[in-house]
Amino acid sequence: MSDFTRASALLAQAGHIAVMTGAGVSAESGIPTFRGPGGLWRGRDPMTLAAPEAFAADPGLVWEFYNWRRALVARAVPNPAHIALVELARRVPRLTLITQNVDRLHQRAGSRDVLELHGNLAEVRCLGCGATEDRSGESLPPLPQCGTCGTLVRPAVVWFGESLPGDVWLAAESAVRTADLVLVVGTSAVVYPAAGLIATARRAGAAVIEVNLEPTPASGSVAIGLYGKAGEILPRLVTGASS
Ligand code: BJW
Ligand code: ZN
Repeated sequence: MSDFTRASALLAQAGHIAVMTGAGVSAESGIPTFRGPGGLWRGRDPMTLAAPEAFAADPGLVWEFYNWRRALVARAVPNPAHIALVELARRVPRLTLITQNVDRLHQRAGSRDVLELHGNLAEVRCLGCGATEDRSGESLPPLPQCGTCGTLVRPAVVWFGESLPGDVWLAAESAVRTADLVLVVGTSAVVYPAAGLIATARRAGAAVIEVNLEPTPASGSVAIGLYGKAGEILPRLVTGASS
């Protein structure tokens, strides 16, 4: 039996599937990944900008990077990988979608109750009063201010060295502990604590399937690795799971 057929069978039998996605799931929508080819912004490693120290040193530069990404995401549309996960949720008794992505393309495809581990680009958070505001659908000025108190705001994302939103993290951990199958899609599996969910799932007895262009540090510990584009593999996998 091929890996693909085994993966389809596991999907068809599962009562609770947890899916964890990374930047690779949005790559076919034209959103650059963080690592690997096309990851640089104006010759800079985006990881040097996704840090509180970078924002403290030069908020204008960091906002320029995030405003560029907000515009890119606003123009992008969900791809067949996002859509296949909506369809999968319809076909299985229970599905929890956990994403490291901040682009909200899963929600725009129709996924509900998405657990956003690293926040999102739609909202901003005030550095003064702490208020969070949804500023999607508008083009922000170079140094955007809080609608309530006028202080500088920051993107409502999780940067290196910052804690993940506690309630979201607890829900994600609980999902991978109780799922019988965990599908890991388009993540390099190097950023913690998100990457640690794969080991947590394994320890709890879930079968883990990885979908990626190439093997990752997690590949040695997964039950099945399917290597290719998520936008091609996921639709076939979801259709195969019910045939
Ligand atoms: C395709 C494809 C296609 C392409 N089809 N596939 C334990 C060990 C070591 C370090 C740490 C640790 N615990 C914590 C740390 C520190 C740090 C960390 O992990 N560092 C490592 C990098 C070394 N973690 C943190 O700081 C986290 N906070 C934390 O732990 O708080 C507690 C703490 C505080 C202080 C000290 C210690 C602990 C926070 C992490 C926040 C990550 N934030 C970012 C930016 C978000 C905002 C923004 O978007 O700007 O999140 S970084 C960036 O990486 C982003 C992503 O969500 C995240 C993961 O990237 P992802 O999604 O995996 O993308 P890529 O580009 O890496 O990979 C894409 C993959 O897709 C590739 O594999 C391709 O092959 C594949 N692909 N096209 C299928 N078509
Ligand atoms: Zn404020």
